Amino acid sequence: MRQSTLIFVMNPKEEILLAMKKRGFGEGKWNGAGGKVEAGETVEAAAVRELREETGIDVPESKLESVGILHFTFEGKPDWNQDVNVFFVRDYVGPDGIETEEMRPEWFTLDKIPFDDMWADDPYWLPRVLEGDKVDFSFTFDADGDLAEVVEGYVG
Ligand code: 6OG
Repeated sequence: MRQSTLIFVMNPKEEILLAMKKRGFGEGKWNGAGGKVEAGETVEAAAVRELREETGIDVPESKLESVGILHFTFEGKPDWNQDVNVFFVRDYVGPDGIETEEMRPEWFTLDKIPFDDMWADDPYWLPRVLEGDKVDFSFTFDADGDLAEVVEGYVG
């Protein structure tokens, strides 16, 4: 299964950095930064690289906190199937994200997370992670692109 990463940065004011995806997969949606793990790369190295490439924010791997795994099946687009390794970077202090070709980052307070303009799975797991849980979910999107099945896995 293809491995990818998804990184959410939080600042000491408890705001979360989301980025508007400007092109490609997930275009028009707010999401964390992230993308494919390349051959020969660790998941953590990929997370640091994607965050830097997409938002200009550079953090050391030691700042990454693994908060869960999401398994996605797209019945109409098997090429998109992926396991997404989710990380939080807490208490980030440093330059704000910059707009890149791929993403436009913006800070949101936790009561203003724009779930209506995010992936349909996000309301299932992101609030749980924000409460401090680790998550393991499997999501199936049907051929019309609608979220059809949600299965919560065990987190030890
Ligand atoms: P590229 O393949 O464009 O990276 N991703 C998802 N994120 C959320 N919140 N929900 C989903 O539900 C997602 N499916 C994929 C993983 C794709 C980026 O999008 C994330 C990567 O960060 C379907 O390089």
